[in-house]
Amino acid sequence: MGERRRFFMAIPAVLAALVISTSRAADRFVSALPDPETGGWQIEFTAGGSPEITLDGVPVATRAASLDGGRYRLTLEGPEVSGRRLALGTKATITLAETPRELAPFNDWIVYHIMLAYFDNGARANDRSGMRRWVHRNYAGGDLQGVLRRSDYLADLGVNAVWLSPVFQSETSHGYDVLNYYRIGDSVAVPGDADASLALFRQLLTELRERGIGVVLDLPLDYGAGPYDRRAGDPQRRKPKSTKAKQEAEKVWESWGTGFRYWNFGDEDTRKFLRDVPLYWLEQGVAGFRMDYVRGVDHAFWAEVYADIKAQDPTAFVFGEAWIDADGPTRNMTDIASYYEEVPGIGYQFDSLIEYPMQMVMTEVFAAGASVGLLEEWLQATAAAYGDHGAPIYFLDNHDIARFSDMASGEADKRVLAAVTFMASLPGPMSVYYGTETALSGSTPKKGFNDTNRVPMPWDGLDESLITAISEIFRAKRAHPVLTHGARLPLTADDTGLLMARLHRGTLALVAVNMGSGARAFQVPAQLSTGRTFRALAGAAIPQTGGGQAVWRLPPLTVGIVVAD
Ligand SMILES: [Ca+2]
Repeated sequence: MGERRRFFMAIPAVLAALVISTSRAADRFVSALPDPETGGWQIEFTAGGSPEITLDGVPVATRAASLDGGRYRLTLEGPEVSGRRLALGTKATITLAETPRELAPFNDWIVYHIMLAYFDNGARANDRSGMRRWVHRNYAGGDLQGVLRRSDYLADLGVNAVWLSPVFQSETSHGYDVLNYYRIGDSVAVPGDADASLALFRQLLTELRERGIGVVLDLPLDYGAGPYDRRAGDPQRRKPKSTKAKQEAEKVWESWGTGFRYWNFGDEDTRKFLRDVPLYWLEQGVAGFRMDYVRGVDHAFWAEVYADIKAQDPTAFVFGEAWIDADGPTRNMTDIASYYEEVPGIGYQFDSLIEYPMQMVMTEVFAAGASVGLLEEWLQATAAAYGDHGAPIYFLDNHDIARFSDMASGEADKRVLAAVTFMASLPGPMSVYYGTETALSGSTPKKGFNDTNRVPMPWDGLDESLITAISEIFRAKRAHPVLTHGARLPLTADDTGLLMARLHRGTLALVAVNMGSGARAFQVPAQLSTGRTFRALAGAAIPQTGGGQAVWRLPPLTVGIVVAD
């Protein structure tokens, strides 16, 4: 769920676009190239003043020569070349060396996000079972049986995890009003039979695990349903306490008439009651958790939950949703950064946070045609804001915002493929909302909270060629550490195009974006192309060498990825 302010929907799209363009930072890296002669780096950057340049937090001796137009050239050599994170003050950061796997163990995860009610109706008998409150007008009867019979589809797609919308007993079609954290809901399993429902859930875990796919549970811990089952839903008899709605978002949810119960985080027994929940589901075999609406709950609580989960299963993936839906990328970035911080005496709060700032920017660029250069600026800005522990889970759309295809200004198929390819080239895990792989549309194209995206999966009308192309991208991301853990070097970024390099233990990947209206030729620096033979991971074209210079031609509205060992 998100912080829903309905008045935001009246703000025209142009104003929201303005929010992005006016926040562009003057301080950013233009390019970073290895220097074969010295074994060091040749860096170019722009700066409004004279920012402190640091490598892994240590100021570097600057030999920055001023070029024209606020541009500077910096040479790094000697001991400085072994650093990883190069920063311009607090505004921009790039990574010059690969990210150790222990710092980012989930970077190769591709999480398929299923909103159960709309994915696939595998059993008619449970339709609307237990739904006494709000039911979405597109409700399609989807359930765990439906996911189970699509196991092979998910395996063929190439994802390694599915994120299921809340599976617990509830009274709505969205499932976020949890009646009992320990019971699978009637409408998604076997009505009236808790044991059979749990058995079905465990069968799904097994069938997916056999296909290399883990299950991530969507877990709302900050609130339950008003009529929460305090007897069966409190097995340790901790007697959780609740409060009235305090946060602005919670007050908005109240207006929907669903009836939520906001847990009292000032009460130790209540905290323990909530901390027990993910541990129970880990025992059942889930692979991780997507924590719903983490804002407004104290950071120490999330750090406690995280420590519990990691103590029980260090391989579990824990990511959170921190979203201010009425705001643009800047405020969201600042807010999200607070959830990447370590809580003194306890530890980290999450492995990853759902990356709304880049989602907003990628939608502006790939769907709506904003300057491609924004991608580079925001990658540098978010890397600076999130610090070394930052590992954003990138995504294009979800159950609370308009579908990417509906935001696209024509040629949605091409724009979806371009955006997914770019997202897959970034060093971080990614999440793909069900249907995005077939350019599913049907939502109202507007910014902020929007539940019209919840449309049935069109099983009889899939875009097979797009799905095949996207599954190839998924497989490429998971197969190549250079994409998930490599350094990220900016090379070119302007209004219509972008070129960047990824580097990992001698393997080089190049990523090019052409969102212009015609074909575009990117010049690949000789330092990167000389002596290398490229093969395409995405897009058919590879850089062609002639006269010492490599040129890479890309058709319009495409993103290419090539790799060379
Ligand atoms: Ca059903």
